[in-house]
Amino acid sequence: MIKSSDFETVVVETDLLICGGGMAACGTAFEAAYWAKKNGLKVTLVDKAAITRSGAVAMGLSAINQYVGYGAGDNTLEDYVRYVRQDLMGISREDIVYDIARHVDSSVHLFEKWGLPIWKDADGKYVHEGRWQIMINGESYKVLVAEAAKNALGDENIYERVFIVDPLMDGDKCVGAVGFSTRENQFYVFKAKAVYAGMGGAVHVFRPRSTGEGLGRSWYPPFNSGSTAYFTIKAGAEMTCQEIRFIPIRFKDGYGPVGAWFLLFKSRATNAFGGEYMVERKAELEEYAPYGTGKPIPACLRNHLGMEDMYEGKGPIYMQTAEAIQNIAASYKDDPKGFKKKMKELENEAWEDFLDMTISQAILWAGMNIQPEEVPSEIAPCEPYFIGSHSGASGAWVSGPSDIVTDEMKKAGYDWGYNHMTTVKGLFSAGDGVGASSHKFSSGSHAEGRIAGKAAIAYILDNNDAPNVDEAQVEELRKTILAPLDLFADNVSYSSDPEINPAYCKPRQYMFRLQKIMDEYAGGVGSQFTTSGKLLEKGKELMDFLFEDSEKLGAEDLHELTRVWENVQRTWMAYDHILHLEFREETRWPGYYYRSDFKKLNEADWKCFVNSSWKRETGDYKQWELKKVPVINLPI
Ligand code: SFD
Ligand code: AMP
Repeated sequence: MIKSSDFETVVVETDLLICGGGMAACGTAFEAAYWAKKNGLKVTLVDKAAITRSGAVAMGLSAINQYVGYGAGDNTLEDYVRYVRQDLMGISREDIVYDIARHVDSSVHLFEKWGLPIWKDADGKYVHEGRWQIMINGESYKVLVAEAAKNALGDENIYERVFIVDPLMDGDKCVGAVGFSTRENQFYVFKAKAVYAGMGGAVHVFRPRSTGEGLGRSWYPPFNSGSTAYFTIKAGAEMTCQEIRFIPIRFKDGYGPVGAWFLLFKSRATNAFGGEYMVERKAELEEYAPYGTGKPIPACLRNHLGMEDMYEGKGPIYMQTAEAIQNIAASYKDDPKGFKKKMKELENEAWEDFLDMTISQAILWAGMNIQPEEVPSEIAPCEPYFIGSHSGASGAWVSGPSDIVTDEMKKAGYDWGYNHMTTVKGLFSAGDGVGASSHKFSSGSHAEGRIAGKAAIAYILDNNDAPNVDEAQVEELRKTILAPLDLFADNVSYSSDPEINPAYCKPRQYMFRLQKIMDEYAGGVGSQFTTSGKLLEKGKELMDFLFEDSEKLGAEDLHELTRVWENVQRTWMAYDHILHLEFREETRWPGYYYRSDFKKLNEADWKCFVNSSWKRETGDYKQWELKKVPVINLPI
């Protein structure tokens, strides 16, 4: 049995500390290393996993979802801003979206230079899945991107399998982070002049569809547990759009992506009676004008129409894969040899779409004897995820690009100097960690990480003082973070089953409780994504008990210690989500969630961001400030 006294403390001093090793963090590392080298600064990266296979892209991807084609004149930056504005029902930080859009293509070109195979047509042009999406052979995508970050930083500056828990603070300044090794009995103290928090989004805050034998299966990576949100919240940073969870439609149970089917294969989704909800229910979208009547139809509204069919008893919903494949192959009908070849090619592409990024879906198809060219497949909305990079928008409120931010935006609090710095001095973020700037995906997250990395080095050059770290704070954090090990070791012998004990609660049981509360009171799958003021009030009451019990979490080993802190981090994300759901008295994103007591979109009162800040000085998880912040469009 391990006890806290078995741990050595390892202190690492650096200039820029990068927490996380995902797509955005690899961008940060790549860019920051360049500027750091010029200025004699040190950059250190720490990841809970091994960066070649960590985060959302661990399994690979089959498409790059943000490519603007700006240089080639395919699209303008303004086009992209309008697209994101439309998809998020009017709520987006257009300064940030514009900034990412103008840099994203260069990240994609770097990926290609590093060896990523991007599909090309006969004229040598990228093959598009949709207007903004390009096709890749991406099973080793993360390996390539991580290698570039590693080469830039040097292996000696990378710490893998170290789980970051809390920020280190010097008053209102972030001066480092603490965590522990997931393999050895080591408590880590990183002291830094600036810190980048890029530890992904939050999965398994809500009860997943996959329970029992399928437990752990989710669309987004289950090992991203809200570490970024927790870190920024605990540092006292202002958060935005924490109500905008993402509910992706996915192939049911295996969570395979649908984008390639809808956009590349031009597939239709129908109900069980063959009706096409996107056509039959089109008129219902008028209620959500101007977004419902604009183009493209926002992801939440596409969900909404399918859900309406389900709730009317017309489910299951099917992706008509066979029809789509037959339609494409039909153009070769007069040439039997060509037809056969095309069918084979399409069949391969269909399987590869999953094998590149969601292998479990391919296994499920094989296990259920599904031939996509012969039968349709069921699709369904997933449980809610918190991710700022796809079509959700939760995350930190960060300073925008000074050359894009308008005077009006500046007045409203969009810019305080260093691009992508949170409202906490010296604390930067990107990717899933930054809110209100959706549709950056893998490529945009990398580009955004580069933006943050460059600004973080500029911040260090302007504030080049050694971090002032209070050792009492470090000692207190060490005590708190390792406490679950002692609680378990000291009490395990009092009961005959180590899983059941009056003195502690295991992280697995605790997680089920969190997920039950969120599912039933905050609009999870089991509640048909519906909640209300009163349900949220009750949910908060139950969260009080959960917070109380979080201090009684016990851990048998390092693995469970990781699970303990993952679940504490999820709890903070959950609480902030509840506060945001409660504050916004309207239903702006039907298909993501419904307020049954405020069923309508209310442009007059709620076309605004909702921002929250935890009152760090109180130390009390219940003390927050919530406010409205104006949405200001770029003049385009
Ligand atoms: O089809 C700690 N994404 C897609 N993007 C695309 O461009 N194309 C696609 O095809 C995409 N699709 C897709 C995608 C994701 C997933 C899971 C699937 C399919 C199945 C989205 C992108 O992947 C996503 O936008 C970016 O990866 C976001 O980047 P970032 O850096 O914000 O998050 P990350 O890559 O998950 O990295 C997180 C890192 O943090 C580490 N970490 N480290 C230390 N301490 C802790 N406590 C930590 N907690 C986490 C992680 O290990 C990781 O390194 S499709 O569906 O749209
Ligand atoms: P997905 O596989 O659902 O993650 O989608 C991949 C990309 O395609 C993302 O950019 C989505 O926004 C986009 N997308 C997926 N389905 C549709 C659709 N029916 N209409 C328009 N865009 C879509």
